[in-house]
Amino acid sequence: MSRKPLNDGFEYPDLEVGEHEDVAVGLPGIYHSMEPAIRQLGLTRTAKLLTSINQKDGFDCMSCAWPDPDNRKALEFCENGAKAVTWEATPVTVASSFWAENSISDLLSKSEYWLGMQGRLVEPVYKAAGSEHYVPVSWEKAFSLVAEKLRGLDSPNEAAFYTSGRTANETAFVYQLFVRAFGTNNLPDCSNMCHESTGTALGETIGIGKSTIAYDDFEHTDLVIIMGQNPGTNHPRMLTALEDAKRNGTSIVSVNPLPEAGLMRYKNPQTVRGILGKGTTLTDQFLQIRSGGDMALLQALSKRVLDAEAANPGTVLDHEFLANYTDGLEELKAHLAKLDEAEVLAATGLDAAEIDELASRYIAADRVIITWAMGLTQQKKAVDTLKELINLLLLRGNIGKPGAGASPIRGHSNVQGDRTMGVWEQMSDTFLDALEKEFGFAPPREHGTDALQAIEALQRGAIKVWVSMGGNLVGAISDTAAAEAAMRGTEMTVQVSTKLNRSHAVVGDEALILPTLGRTEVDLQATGPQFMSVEDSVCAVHATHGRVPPVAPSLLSEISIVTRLAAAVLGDSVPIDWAGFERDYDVIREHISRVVPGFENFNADVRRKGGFVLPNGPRDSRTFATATGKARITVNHLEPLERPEGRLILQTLRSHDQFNTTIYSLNDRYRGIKNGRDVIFVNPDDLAELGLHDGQRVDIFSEWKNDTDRVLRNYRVVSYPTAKGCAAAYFPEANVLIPLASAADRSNTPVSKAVVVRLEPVAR
Ligand SMILES: Nc1nc2c(c(=O)[nH]1)N[C@H]1C(S)=C(S)[C@@H](COP(=O)(O)OP(=O)(O)OC[C@H]3O[C@@H](n4cnc5c(=O)[nH]c(N)nc54)[C@H](O)[C@@H]3O)O[C@H]1N2
Ligand SMILES: Nc1nc2c(c(=O)[nH]1)N[C@H]1C(S)=C(S)[C@@H](COP(=O)(O)OP(=O)(O)OC[C@H]3O[C@@H](n4cnc5c(=O)[nH]c(N)nc54)[C@H](O)[C@@H]3O)O[C@H]1N2
Ligand SMILES: [Mo]
Repeated sequence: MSRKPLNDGFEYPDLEVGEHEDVAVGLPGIYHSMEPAIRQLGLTRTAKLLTSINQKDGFDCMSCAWPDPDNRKALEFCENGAKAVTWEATPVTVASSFWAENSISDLLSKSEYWLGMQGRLVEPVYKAAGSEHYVPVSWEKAFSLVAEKLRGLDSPNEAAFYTSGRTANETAFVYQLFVRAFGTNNLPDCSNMCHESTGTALGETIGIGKSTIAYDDFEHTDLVIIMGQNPGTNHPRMLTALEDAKRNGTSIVSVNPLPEAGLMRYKNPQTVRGILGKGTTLTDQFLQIRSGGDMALLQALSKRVLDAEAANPGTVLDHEFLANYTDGLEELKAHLAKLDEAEVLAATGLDAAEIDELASRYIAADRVIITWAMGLTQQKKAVDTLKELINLLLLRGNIGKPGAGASPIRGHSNVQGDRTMGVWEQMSDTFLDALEKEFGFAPPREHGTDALQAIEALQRGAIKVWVSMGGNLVGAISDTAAAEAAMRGTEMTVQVSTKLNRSHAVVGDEALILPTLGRTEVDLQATGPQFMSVEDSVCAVHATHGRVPPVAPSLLSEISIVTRLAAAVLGDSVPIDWAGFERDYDVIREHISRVVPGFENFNADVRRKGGFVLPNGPRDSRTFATATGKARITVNHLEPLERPEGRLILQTLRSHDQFNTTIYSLNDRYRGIKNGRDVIFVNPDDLAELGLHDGQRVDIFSEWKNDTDRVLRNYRVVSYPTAKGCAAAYFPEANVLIPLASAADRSNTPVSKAVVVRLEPVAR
């Protein structure tokens, strides 16, 4: 039997599984980051690109939303940033003949890896109803096809407009303006699958869904707790900040089911010591928590803090802060008094002594930062978990003082900025009022659909036209089979993209691909070269300038595409000068400065080297824009995740060589995997209990209520030191296992980190 999951005509070498590593970067990192670039791009283009990444006059790296230090190094990028940049800036392009040679079903049989390897998209293509092929068309034809379709809908709500988080602020603003002027709030985005739970929890408790720290706070903190995040792969430059903090005496605690490389030890490639030495041991305490156990852990920590205060009144809580800036303390005390320690230990899989140790570290530290990512947000109880995280910080006044705070680490490089600019299906009336005043039309007020609701609307036939500003929705969202069937039911799909992906093969009756400039490329308009801006994880906004010539002259910028589409669809129905936006992006920024708070002097501020930091009530002045005007300590009911007998809790995560649905290579160096992705990591004790062994091939069945089981076939078992009862496999492949209905309470984010699975050996 062939073990290859990839049926795309490439000859793949056999899967190899070796030892996992506990140390990140160092010399191999430097080598791995430079080699592909030089091979593909040649030395000159490589040098130009790599020395521009994250520099004040260069472009913002698109690989994550980690902030830039003020005193930047000559090379301010990581191995994975170099991969993202070279993936985009490749000179390889998709030839015109490709479309006749490859039908939609040919594309469907290819892997994401193969699709990405075909190179950059350079001309608009159109698939007519009933046809099996895309054909190249002119830009004019492409815009008129979309305009005709959108204008023919019975209601603007029959269209949805998705956004992936690479879109710059200026594009995001113009895009949502077009969508609202067209008449709908159907603006689902990748954030719905990512940090939505963060936005919901922080909005309710501290009045703003964003980080409360500044970059410098890492220099002044006593303790950083990293929960549900793998920075060695997904935010590698964070390791440099942690190493610096460590040298200043900061302790670091990691809470994770996996002992991730980099969190354990780190070799900084920017220093001689990092290249030659053994690296820095980063983590002082590692809590190997069970999937979904964080809410129980956070409650247990708060309870220990309250108990310590009761034992020594006046010495543990920050009474002045609690009295002046918060409400809800007494309710929390009453609630946690009843916390069942046995339930906590079962849910977390930790020893009481480990929780005691972390509680002591927390109480001993004057200034604490907690960072988190997908391990906390993509859980059924994600919102409540994050509200508990805020409770813990509030008890000792760890919000709104230097060196302390809540810090969600964002994914896509401008996902936070896109939200600030209005890409959200439920923007506030204040924002919509400002839009109405500035542009003289009445934006719709009824909330639109998020990503999961949009798939359900597609299933019902309520959404007929799907437009994507970047991304790969059917690859990224849960329940691949259901999502793909829903997307195929549309009348038209339109995707603005840089490279091919699965979503281009899963289309409606009619389909268009509109190729666009990437962030690395010079964006030349009538008034000269334009720049854009982005907002990072700590609310700093700065410019990003394309530095290399576009890979083809036929490409349009995202702004050109949106403005020309808007003009074609809306004509004179709204008093907006779309062409003026395209000519000069300063005009867009002028409008933003009158609509979005914090951007009042946008054009001037963004031209300052390094940009500017947005105002943030909790961080700047302990001002909380909540229902009561105070930070809210909340009571949340623990409902630990059930693991049925003989089943495992599967999390779906990223390998070291992928960016979301983009697969750079089939390796995952830190976890010891080479030439394959069809692996499931399982704890050796669980393997013994299940009667399975390392190297065995299994089918993975996911069980969901009364539904038919979903299955991922023929995966190789890898014996791996994950927490007991837990397993891990890579997304996007594992998305077939996650039911659409499995979503986080209130934030409606797919529960990508906790799928109940049963493993069945493949018969030989
Ligand atoms: N190179 C690279 N960089 C990226 C991306 C990429 O794909 N590649 N993606 C970008 C995007 S969009 C995002 S959102 C971020 C994602 O960044 P991460 O959130 O770091 O990404 P994941 O691979 O999903 O890793 C989740 C981590 O949470 C842990 N975890 C899982 N379940 C639990 C749990 O129940 N409790 C705890 N405490 N931990 C848990 C996992 O073991 C893993 O270490 O990275 C961004 N940066
Ligand atoms: N099971 C599981 N599913 C998950 C996750 C998980 O952890 N587990 N993570 C979720 C998360 S955190 C996220 S953020 C989503 C990601 O969901 P998406 O953002 O939709 O997916 P990406 O894979 O980042 O999108 C990649 C595509 O974007 C296009 N692209 C790249 N650069 C540009 C550009 O500059 N402009 C334009 N217009 N297009 C561009 C390319 O065509 C590329 O193929 O996936 C989610 N899905
Ligand atoms: Mo993300």
